[in-house]
Amino acid sequence: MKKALITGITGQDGAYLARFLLKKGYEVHGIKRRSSLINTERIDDIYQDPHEKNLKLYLHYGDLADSTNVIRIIQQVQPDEIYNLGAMSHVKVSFDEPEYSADVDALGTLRILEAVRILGLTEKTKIYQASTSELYGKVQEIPQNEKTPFYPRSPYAVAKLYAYWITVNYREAYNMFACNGILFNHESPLRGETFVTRKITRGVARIALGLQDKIYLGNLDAKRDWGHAKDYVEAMYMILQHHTPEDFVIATGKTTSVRDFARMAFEEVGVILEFKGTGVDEVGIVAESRNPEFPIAIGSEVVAVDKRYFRPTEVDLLIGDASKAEKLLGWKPKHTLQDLVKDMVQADLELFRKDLAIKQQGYEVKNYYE
Ligand code: NDP
Ligand code: GDR
Repeated sequence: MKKALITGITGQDGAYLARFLLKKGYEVHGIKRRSSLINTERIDDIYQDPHEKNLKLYLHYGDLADSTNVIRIIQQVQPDEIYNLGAMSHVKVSFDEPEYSADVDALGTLRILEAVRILGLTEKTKIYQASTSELYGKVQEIPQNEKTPFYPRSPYAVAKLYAYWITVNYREAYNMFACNGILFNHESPLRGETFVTRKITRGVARIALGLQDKIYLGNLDAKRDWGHAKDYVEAMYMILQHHTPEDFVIATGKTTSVRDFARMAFEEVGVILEFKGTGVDEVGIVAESRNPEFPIAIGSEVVAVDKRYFRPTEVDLLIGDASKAEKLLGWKPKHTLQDLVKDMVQADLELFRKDLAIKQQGYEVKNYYE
């Protein structure tokens, strides 16, 4: 039985990848951070109590900022494959926490590679590094492929640039099976709530159910190549099964603006949006409301711009060319953007219908602090 170690197992991709590998018959080990509140919500349904027999999923406390702990876990698990997904992954937040982002996203990767080397596992353990389309940053070429020059535009992307190159360097220096998956944006109902797609689909669901009036967004002109996380974790696995260690771009090849993503998400609840104004004065107004289940008043302003969500340096346009992955791995996305939007909006409607039911039943959350 193969053993996989996933850093970042409690995140969006970690949760999907863990499920995927368990289905493939792997023994899966995950590193979770200690936090004051339980942070395993995304993997609760696959969680196995350590007292159960025939355990297939093991969680270890750990942190990529702590090399002794990284070495100890890798020594204990002796994994066949490591998927290094753990990261401070929010681009905007990395401007507020640049040093921490560098420590975890850049040096964290070094700690994993070095642990494998120190422990003499270079021939046994394959390593997947979660690289990102943010490496391309300021547009140099359209679409972006494995040969496109990098121009990172945030502390996050600069840290990930180090992680990219240290992975290449360990592959070349020590003959390690270490690969970069240069993944373009991928989303799902499990996406963190502060990334733009999930912020929009949550907002749409709450507005449709009468729980919220408006969504405040930043740069509506930014364009991203958005895919479905389910398809992308399969690509991670395929990259490590390839006969040689190589780096791959994973993307859909289509790009969409934040404004159009918002349009599509509102259409899912029968609302046709019209955008008026420019820059920080732009607003999204309900032009038509076609679903009687969600009676949102025509003329209501449901999207507005707040400049606090603008970034000091922005990545304007990402569109990936995944033809290498298609040719060598046989990977192609199965979900369209339409599928993704539907999946996310429907999941958020389900989530917030529960809140609405609680509110309608007159239950109030007790305030324990007074
Ligand atoms: P998430 O933010 O959902 O998950 C990040 C994970 O990393 C969480 O499990 C988090 O733990 C963990 N983590 C954060 N800091 C540390 C630390 N110091 N030590 C150990 N673990 C830590 O990200 P995604 O699942 O979306 O992304 C997975 C990886 O892929 C990330 O490295 C991201 O940068 C990269 N990536 C993501 C893309 C995307 O579009 N989603 C595209 C390209 C790359 P906790 O739950 O406790 O916060
Ligand atoms: P990104 O994702 O920065 O591409 O990084 P995010 O969803 O945060 O932003 C995408 C684009 O939307 C614009 N935007 C907003 N973004 C957020 N978060 N909130 C807003 O209100 C908002 N309004 C507009 C942003 O300016 C940006 O242009 C994600 C992360 O998962 C990274 O870890 C990963 O490496 C890359 O995708 C690929």
